[in-house]
Amino acid sequence: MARPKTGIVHLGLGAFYRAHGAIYIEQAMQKSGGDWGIVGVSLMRPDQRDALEPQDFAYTAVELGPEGETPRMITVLNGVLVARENPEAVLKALSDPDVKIVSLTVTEKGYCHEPSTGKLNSGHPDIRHDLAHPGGPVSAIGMLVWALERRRAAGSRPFTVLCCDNLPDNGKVVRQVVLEFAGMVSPELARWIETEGAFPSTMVDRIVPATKPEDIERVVELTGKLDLSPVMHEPFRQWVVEDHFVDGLRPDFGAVGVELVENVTPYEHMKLRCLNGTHSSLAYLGYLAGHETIAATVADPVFARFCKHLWNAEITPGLKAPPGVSLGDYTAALFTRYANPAIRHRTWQIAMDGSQKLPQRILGTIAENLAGGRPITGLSLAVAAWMRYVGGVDEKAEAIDVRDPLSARLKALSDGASLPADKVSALLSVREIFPEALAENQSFRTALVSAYESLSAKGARHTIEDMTA
Ligand code: CS2
Repeated sequence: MARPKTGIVHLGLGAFYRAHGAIYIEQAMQKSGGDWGIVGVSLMRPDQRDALEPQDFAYTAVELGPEGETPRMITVLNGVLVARENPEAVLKALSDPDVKIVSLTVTEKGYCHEPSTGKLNSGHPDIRHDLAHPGGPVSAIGMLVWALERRRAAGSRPFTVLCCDNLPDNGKVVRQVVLEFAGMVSPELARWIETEGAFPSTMVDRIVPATKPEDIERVVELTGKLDLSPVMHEPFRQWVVEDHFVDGLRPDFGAVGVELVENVTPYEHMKLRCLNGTHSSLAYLGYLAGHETIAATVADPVFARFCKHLWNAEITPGLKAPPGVSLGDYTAALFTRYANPAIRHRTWQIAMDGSQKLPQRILGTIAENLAGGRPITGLSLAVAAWMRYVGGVDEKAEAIDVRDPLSARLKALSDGASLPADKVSALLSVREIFPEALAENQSFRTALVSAYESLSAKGARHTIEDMTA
C-alpha cells in the first residue's frame, strides 16, 4: 500500500506517541488526506528502529477497554532514525522543506531547562556539546536549532515545533530554550525563529504503559501475527492544541476530535495536577506500600480514599476549570481510568524522573494552597514519599532502582542526614526542584517532616489510613 509522504518528524519515538499522536494523525489523513506521514527519531537507543524496520514500520495498537482488547494496525510511520548513530540523517530529515511539523515527546528532562525557572540550562553537557557540534547534535534542542539554521540558510520556511510532553506551557518552554540556544548561534537566527516559527502549546492525555514482553505474546494470540513492538493503551484519549502553526499547515485535527483552542493553559493545569499529580502521588506511596501497578494501588480502598481526598480537598478547590468542563466529572472519570485492571501501569515506571515532574505536578498546587489558606497534608505526604523513595530503600528494606537524572545527588543528600527532619531539609535544598520561597515555608516543612516520620515509623499504607480516617 502506498504510504503518504512524510510531513512530520517526531523526536523521541516511544510507546506514548505511537499510541496517541500517531493514531490521531493517521485518522486525520484517512478522513481528510494530506501528506502527514511520520518519520520517528529515537535519540539514543536503536531498539524501536530494530523492532519496527523488519515489519516495514507498521505496528499494532491494542485498546484495552472494558469490553476487551481491540487491536488495530497503524501504518503512519515511514521510518525510524537513530540520532546517536547518524545525526546527519536526522538533520537532513528535519531540513526537508516537505516537513512542516516537528513534534516531540522527549520527557521532561529532554528540554535541558531548569524546571523551576523554565530557562535553558546552558551548562548542561549536551547543550555545550551541541553548541560546538552543528553537524552532530545529541539533544533534541540542538537538533531543532541546527535544523532550523539549515532551513533558514536554504531559504525554506521553519517547521512548527509541537511539544507533546507533560509540561505546563510546553510550547513556551521549548520556544524559550530554542530561542536561547539560537541566540548563542546567531542573533539573526533567533530573530527569524521568533518571528517566523510557531510553538503551539498542547495538552496530551492517554495512559500508555511501557510495552512488556507478555504484551508481544498477547498480540500474537489476538492477531495471529508476531509484532515485535506493539503498544497497549486505554480507550480514553485527549489532545488539546493551540491552533498556531507555521503558514497554518497541519493535519485536519478538528476532524478526529483534537480540540483546537486559543489557550491551552487551563487544560494543562487540570491534566497535570489532577492526573499526573495523583499519578505521581500514588506511584511513590503505592510503590512503598508494595503495590506494583496503579490499578492495584487504587483497588486498595485506603489508597482509593486518599486519591479522592487529594482531588476534592487539595487539588480541585484552587483549579480553574476549562470552559464547559466539570472538575467533578473529570476526576470521577479519571478514577475509572486508574481502576482499569487491563492497564498494568507500573508504579515504578511513573516514579521515574521525579525531580523533573514534582514541580508542575504537585509543588505548584502546594504553593497555591499555602497562599490561599487551603490544606496541603495529602500532597506533602506524596512529596515525603518521594523523599523516602529517592533514599533508595523500600519498606521491606530492599533497594529501590531509582531512575532520575539527579538520583546520585538525591541519594547522597538523603544518606548524609539521619533524622527525618534533616533528610527533609537536605532534600528541600535542591533548588532545581524546590523554589526558595516554598523550601523555606514553615508549614510545608512541618507537614513534610511529620509525613516523613510517619512513613518511617508506620509505612505508607498506615499513614494514609490514619490521615483519611
Ligand atoms: C505518567 C504519565 O509516567 C508518568 O509519569 O504520569 O505518563 C501519564 O500516564 C500520562 O501523562 C497520561 O496522559
